[in-house]
Amino acid sequence: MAFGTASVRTTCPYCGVGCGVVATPDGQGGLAIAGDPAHPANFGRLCSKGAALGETLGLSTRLLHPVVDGKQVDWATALDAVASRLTEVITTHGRESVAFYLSGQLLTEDYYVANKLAKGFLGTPHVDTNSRLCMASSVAGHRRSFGADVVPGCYADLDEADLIVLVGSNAAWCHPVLFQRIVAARRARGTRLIVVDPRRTATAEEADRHLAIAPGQDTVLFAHLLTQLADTDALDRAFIETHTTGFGETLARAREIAPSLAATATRTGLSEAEVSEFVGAWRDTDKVVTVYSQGVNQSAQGTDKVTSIVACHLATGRIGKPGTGPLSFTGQPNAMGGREVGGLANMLAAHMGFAPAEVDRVRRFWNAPHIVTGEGLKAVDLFDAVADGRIKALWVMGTNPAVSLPRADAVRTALQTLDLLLVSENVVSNDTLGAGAHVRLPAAAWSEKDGTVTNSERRISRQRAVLPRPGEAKPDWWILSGVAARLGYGAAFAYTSPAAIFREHAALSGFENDGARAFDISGLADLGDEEYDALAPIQWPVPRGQREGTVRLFGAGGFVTTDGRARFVPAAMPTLAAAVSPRYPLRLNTGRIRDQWHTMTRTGLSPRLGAHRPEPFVEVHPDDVARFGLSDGGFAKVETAHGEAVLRVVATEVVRSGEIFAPIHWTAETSSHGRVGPLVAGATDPYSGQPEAKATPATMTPVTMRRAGFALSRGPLSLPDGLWWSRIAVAGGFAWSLASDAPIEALVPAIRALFSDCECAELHDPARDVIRIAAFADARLAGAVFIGPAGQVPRWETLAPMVGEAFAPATRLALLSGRAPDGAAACGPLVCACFSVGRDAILAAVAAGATDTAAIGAAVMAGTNCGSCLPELKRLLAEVSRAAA
Ligand SMILES: Nc1nc2c(c(=O)[nH]1)N[C@H]1C(S)=C(S)[C@@H](COP(=O)(O)OP(=O)(O)OC[C@H]3O[C@@H](n4cnc5c(=O)[nH]c(N)nc54)[C@H](O)[C@@H]3O)O[C@H]1N2
Ligand SMILES: Nc1nc2c(c(=O)[nH]1)N[C@H]1C(S)=C(S)[C@@H](COP(=O)(O)OP(=O)(O)OC[C@H]3O[C@@H](n4cnc5c(=O)[nH]c(N)nc54)[C@H](O)[C@@H]3O)O[C@H]1N2
Ligand code: SF4
Ligand SMILES: [Mo]
Repeated sequence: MAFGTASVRTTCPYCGVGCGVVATPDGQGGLAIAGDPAHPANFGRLCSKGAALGETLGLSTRLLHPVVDGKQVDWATALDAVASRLTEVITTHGRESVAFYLSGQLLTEDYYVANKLAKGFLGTPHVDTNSRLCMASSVAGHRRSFGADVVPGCYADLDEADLIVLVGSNAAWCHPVLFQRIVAARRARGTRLIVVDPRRTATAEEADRHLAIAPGQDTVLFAHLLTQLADTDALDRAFIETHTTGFGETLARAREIAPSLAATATRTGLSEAEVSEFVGAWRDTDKVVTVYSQGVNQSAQGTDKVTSIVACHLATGRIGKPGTGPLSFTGQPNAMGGREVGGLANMLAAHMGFAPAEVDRVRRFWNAPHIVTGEGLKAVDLFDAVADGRIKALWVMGTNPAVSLPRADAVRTALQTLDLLLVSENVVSNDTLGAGAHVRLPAAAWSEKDGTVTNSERRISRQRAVLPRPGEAKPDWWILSGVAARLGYGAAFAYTSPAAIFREHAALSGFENDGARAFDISGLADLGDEEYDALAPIQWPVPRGQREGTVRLFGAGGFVTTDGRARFVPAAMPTLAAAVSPRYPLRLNTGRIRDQWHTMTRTGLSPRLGAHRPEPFVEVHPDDVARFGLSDGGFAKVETAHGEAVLRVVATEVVRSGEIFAPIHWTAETSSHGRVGPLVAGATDPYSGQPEAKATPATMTPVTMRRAGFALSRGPLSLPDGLWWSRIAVAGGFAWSLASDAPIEALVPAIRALFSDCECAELHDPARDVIRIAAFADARLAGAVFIGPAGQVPRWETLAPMVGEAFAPATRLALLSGRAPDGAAACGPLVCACFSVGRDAILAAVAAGATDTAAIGAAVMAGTNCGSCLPELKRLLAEVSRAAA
């Protein structure tokens, strides 16, 4: 394939909104990025992460060659090694000792091939994916309610609704383009917005009402809503009678879960007035969309939460009609595609499970010698099986489980015990590779890979290659097919292109499908290569003979159960998996920040994205700051029964007292003590197996750090033990935030050694506990380390832009003052990532008379592109006016 400089239309590799991107090569390995005005997910908009894609393409962190046992090898050697070692493990320990752990960031074609190889040819059912941590409860809820994993509605419903309820979704930060669509609808037609979230997120701040629900109690709120719909004659009795079963039992159970308004208020932690107002708004609005995300899915009662929400839509017939319906926001770009191919351990393929007829059908279609006949282990159980030795060989593809699984330290340790750890990766090092991967397989990354993804509204879009693959990186499907061929299955894996795989996948979806399976894209099974290349975004189902997609389902019934009726499912009384105790009196909630993606392997390379929240932190209510003896801006050791982290304390009323929140993004690569995965208990939902990640009992103790500082460097640094550190990207390199309690003298030799091959200017004052080093290579500033008493160290933002600049010897010492040579001040913490506008510049604009976000935008551009920072601009305006008052 030839690569030119022409623009290519592709899809963003981050969240499940699935925005269309126009990528234009700059001829030097880079890309100019713009939103695709024609893509129906975003109509040209991008959020801060999508807009910064061009900053994440650097090759310095890429895995470029296959590596076996620490040695770089060619592909033939690597694939031979994988095949022979897998064979050895199977011969010694049986087929079920092999497992695959896949990812919603793989393309559908990659996922299809991995699933086929494992479940049809290697004969192991143990294939699960990080979607287990992400979407499994929505999948289970959809399957229980509708008979299949179908999202009934679409994004256009957000434009047409009169009321939107976001449950456990911080869409302003996690699905920003859809959130901006909601904001636009509010402006255009006054759509009401209610946000149900224990935290007052940026999303909640934009809402008409924020219901700060007690963790895990969503089922109670929606059970109460169901009883009120019934008691005030707001049901659609015809829909219930014609298209559903189980309403009576479900309503009876709802009355037990929410016996009265008072009981509902007590259990949810809301006031009776809040509950009544919510019920009234929901009941009296025909066009209502209820959106849910990880506050719903990632809980030990996640499936019940989903079915309780769905029940209210079924009971009112508010489903599959414009402006109505339950709408699960998917996390990853291809979480939905992975579910379609059967990437979850409890699915076989193409929405088929393990009924004997389904197993036989898939066996015949694949001509599979070792088809599996039952479910495999789900993620949390799968890693337990690694720990106790049942799984001997694991192939990890496109995910970083040593960070993202609950009890992540135990997972990391378990990985080290494997006979065979295969990792297909884009990056040369991450926490999972660091757990001792025997074979490292360099995979093509976004901008190089080619295939399809499915977004939250069932829309299949093409990701297209726009840059050549660097080094020896190969598509995941190619790697898998190469291994399959060496195992003797060449005929079944003779793929030469993603188009060929897609056609097979589409054909399987229609194979002996008499309408019993909603997932049917057999209308696309005969696409020619060029048609596949040109495929416009399309919503499944696309049955044979059809070339148009399907916008909505179930508006007139037609559910995917044997009798075509949806099921009301009685929920269990919600109780949190683990109780708080005197030892662990707090609830640890975990989630995302605006500008980082998961374990930061890509967003961590963008200076713009790093600046918004540069350090791992914990949000603590001011009452708890006092109760636990902490200080705002200081450090806390956060501890659970499973692990600990040391995080910067942010005192804020965003969280309720008794609850704390920490972001998931920091790893051993980007921090010394910032991994929060190890703290999470991960009790699983009984239906979906999805682990709870939002409510682990925890405690905190203050950590005194009398020394603070920073390091800057063009390349990686290995900082000495005894320092707390966290790392972000800055233009031309990295910046580390540093803290320590011990006097720095003991660290001075190790700090000097960081730049042993440079010429250094140094200021060292043991009496004041100060060391400042500026290191030069070829007369350019290569890096710096400043450490001193906390509160007395200059800000790294001043020095960072000078890394890579030339300095004559006479000017070098002046750098150690930490001031820019021209006296320019740093612009403060970044707020607007699109235009790199800092807090200080915004406050200056406000001081100069800007009184709303539009005026700020006019003055300094902040907030005028993607809109992700608008909630923060509003908060700054409110802070200033509070301070003035
Ligand atoms: N910036 C950014 N965006 C992303 C990602 C990212 O890494 N960074 N990742 C993507 C992925 S894979 C996913 S899955 C999505 C996740 O998107 P979201 O689900 O929106 O994000 P989270 O921050 O995980 O959690 C959402 C909210 O659930 C709330 N919550 C916790 N417990 C409860 C509860 O019991 N009830 C209710 N109602 N709410 C609760 C939390 O306080 C939190 O604000 O984001 C996607 N988008
Ligand atoms: N405590 C807590 N834990 C959580 C969550 C939470 O809210 N709280 N959220 C959970 C959720 S919803 C999710 S989705 C997970 C995400 O967690 P992970 O999936 O572990 O995180 P990522 O950083 O996205 O990891 C993706 C890896 O795949 C690599 N990669 C990207 N594209 C490709 C490709 O095409 N091929 C290959 N071979 N590799 C590729 C990247 O370099 C990166 O190392 O975290 C889960 N864990
Ligand atoms: S909302 Fe942002 S991260 Fe999500 S797909 Fe669109 S541009 Fe990418
Ligand atoms: Mo996710």
